[in-house]
Amino acid sequence: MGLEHDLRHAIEREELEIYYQPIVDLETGLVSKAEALLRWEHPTRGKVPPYEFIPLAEETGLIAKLGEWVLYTAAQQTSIWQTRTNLPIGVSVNVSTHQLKRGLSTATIADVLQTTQLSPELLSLEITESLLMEDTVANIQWFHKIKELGVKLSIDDFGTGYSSLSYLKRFPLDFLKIDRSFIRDSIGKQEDASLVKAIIAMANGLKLKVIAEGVETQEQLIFLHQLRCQYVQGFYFFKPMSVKDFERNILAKH
Ligand code: G
Ligand code: G
Ligand code: MN
Ligand code: NA
Repeated sequence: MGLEHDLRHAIEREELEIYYQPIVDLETGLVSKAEALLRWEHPTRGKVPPYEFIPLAEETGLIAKLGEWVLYTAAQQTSIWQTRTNLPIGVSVNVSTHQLKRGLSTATIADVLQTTQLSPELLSLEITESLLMEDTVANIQWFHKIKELGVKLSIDDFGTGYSSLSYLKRFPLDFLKIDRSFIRDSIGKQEDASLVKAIIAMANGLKLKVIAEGVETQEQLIFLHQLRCQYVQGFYFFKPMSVKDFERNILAKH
C-alpha cells in the first residue's frame, strides 16, 4: 500500500497538523491573520511536503475530506484564540480548484461558521487564479454566496496563472496575494520591480487589499512599504508555526 492509502487514513490517525504563518499589517505592525498550512507527519517517511500530498489528494478526490478537515480545524482554532484573547486575528485557508470542482458547498462554509462560532470576517478563503478563469455563472454565484456569509476572498499566487484580468471585476474579491516569485526578484530585477508596482497600483484602483508573499529581506520590505503595500507574509517576519508556537510567539506578545 502506498502514499494514497496512508493519506486516506492520515486524519483519523492524527498525523495531520495545521501550521499557521502570520500575515503582518504594515500600517499597525500587528498580525492581522495567519495562513493555515497543512503538514503531514508520516509514521515511517517523516514529513511529507504539501507539494507531494496535496496533488495526490486532488487526483484521488481525498482533497474533499482533507479540505473540510482543514476548514473546520483552522476555524475552530481561530475561534478559540479569538475568544481567549479578544484579538481580531483571522485565518486564511487555501481552497484548491479541485476542491471547488468536487463540490465544496457554500452550505459547508456556513456550517463551519455555525459549528465553530467564528466571526465570518475572520475567515478568508484563498483561491488560485485558474478557478477565476472559469467565470461560469455557477462559479460567480458561489463567490457571491461566500461574500453574503461575510467571509473574505483572496486570490492566491497572483500573477502566475493565465492573465486575463477581466475576472477581477466580475468576482467579489477582497485580497490579492502577489506571488512570491515576483517579490523574490523585485530587488535587482527592474522588470519584476515594475510588475510589483503595477500590481499594487491596479489593486488599489480596484479596492483590493494587497498581501505580498515570500518577503525574506529588509530590502524587499522597504520596497513594499514605499509602494504602500499593506500586508506582508514571509520568512523575514515569521515562518509557518505550530499552534503552540503561535500562542507563545504571537498571541502572548500582542
Ligand atoms: O506550506 P508550504 O509552502 O509547504 O505549502 C505548499 C503548497 O501547499 C502551497 O501552495 C499551499 O497553498 C499548499 N497547501 C498547504 N496547505 C493546504 C491546504 O490546507 N489546502 C490546500 N488546498 N493547499 C494547501
Ligand atoms: O501557494 P501558497 O501561497 O499557498 O504557498 C504558501 C507557501 O509559501 C507555504 O508553504 C510557505 O511555507 C511558503 N512561504 C511562506 N513564506 C515564504 C518565504 O518567505 N519564502 C519562501 N521561500 N517560502 C515561503
Ligand atoms: Mn496560499
Ligand atoms: Na501563494
